[in-house]
Amino acid sequence: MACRRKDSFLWGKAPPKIIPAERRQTKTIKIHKSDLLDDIQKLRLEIESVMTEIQSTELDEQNKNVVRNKRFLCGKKKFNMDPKKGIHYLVENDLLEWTAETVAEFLYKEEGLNKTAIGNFLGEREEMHLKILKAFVGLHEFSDLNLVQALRQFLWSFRLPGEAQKIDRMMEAFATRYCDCNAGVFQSTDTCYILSFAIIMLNTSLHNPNVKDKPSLQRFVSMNRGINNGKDLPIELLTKLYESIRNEPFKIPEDDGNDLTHTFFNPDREGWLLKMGGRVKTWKRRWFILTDSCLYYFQYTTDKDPIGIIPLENLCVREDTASKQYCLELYNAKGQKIKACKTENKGKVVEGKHQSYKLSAATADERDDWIDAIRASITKDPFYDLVALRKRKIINNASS
Ligand code: 4IP
Repeated sequence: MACRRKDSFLWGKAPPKIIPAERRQTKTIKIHKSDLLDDIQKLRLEIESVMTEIQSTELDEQNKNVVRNKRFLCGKKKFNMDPKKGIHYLVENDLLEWTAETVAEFLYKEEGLNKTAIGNFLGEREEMHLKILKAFVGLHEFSDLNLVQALRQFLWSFRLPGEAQKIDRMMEAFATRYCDCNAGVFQSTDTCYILSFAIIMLNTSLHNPNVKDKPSLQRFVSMNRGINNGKDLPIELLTKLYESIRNEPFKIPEDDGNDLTHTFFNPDREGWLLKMGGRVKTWKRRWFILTDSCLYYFQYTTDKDPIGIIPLENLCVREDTASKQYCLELYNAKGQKIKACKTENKGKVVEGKHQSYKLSAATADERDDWIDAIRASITKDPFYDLVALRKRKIINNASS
């Protein structure tokens, strides 16, 4: 149309007149266009602001996650240094729910947790810890596993703490779970408990190079006589367990030696005792320290060097009622003189001259505690007391 108008103008014709109605219309269109452009501009600005908001929310979310992950890592580090504090921190920061199941799952599945810390946390005595221990053991599936296989799995999931009572609680929980998963294998949880310790000790004896006297299958079998509520366990079962341990030792997490005696429980005791002289039978008050299967005695608690050292290897201990009140005696079963050493006045180290050592405690309880601790050290069985208790229980139950 415009082209035709132009053509007519070029050919000398007058351009068509724009009538007022058309002018008004054009004006209205122009206003409308400008309004539309305004609206578009407004929308653009609005979109921009919404986009910025979305981006900043995403960024916030990302930041929140970064902070959360950092806190979680921090909680794990705290846990490894002090398990109770670590868990408290995680719970306080809403990173862990304070229920037995959730905490147990965290201990069981979370990577990067120190297994010694897990063991210490699980072994605590408080109500909630007992529940967590139960839930933790419940996460292990022991169905159709023999006792050695189950122990391998269990002992890999944390490191047994050093304290006897903690070990007791954990092994009790283990035995209960094993019996739940394998009904009918043992007559009672106590049987499972005792056999578990026997297996752990067998592992130490067979695989620790310091233990020269390696128990045979026959000895293992006879050690476990009558533990099934007064009856013997099937020989095939004991043979299978013995061979499994002999062929492959337990794998202990973060184990720095290979010595389970040290890894699990190192019985230590110290205190005042009266000691009778070797040749001159006078009683002397001495400070005794029991560690690493040796008894050391000192004149004062602060002395750095002991007066004497008595290695407990090949010795026996018993109560002695003849010499003095609350007395115990260390003796050699073959009647030989005890191999020990002592420092003489001039500082010279000489061989001890005792046929037996007689030591007197202040009370009957102290004497019994010393006997137990020395016996545990002599037998190299850190679980002696725990297991002795269960065995007595089984014998009592069987006879009643
Ligand atoms: C001493 O008696 C002390 O009892 C010594 O104990 C003892 O050595 C001596 O035995 C005994 O003769 P007197 O002090 O009355 O002389 P300690 O060393 O603790 O002072 P033991 O061997 O028990 O350390 P002999 O056998 O070493 O003489």
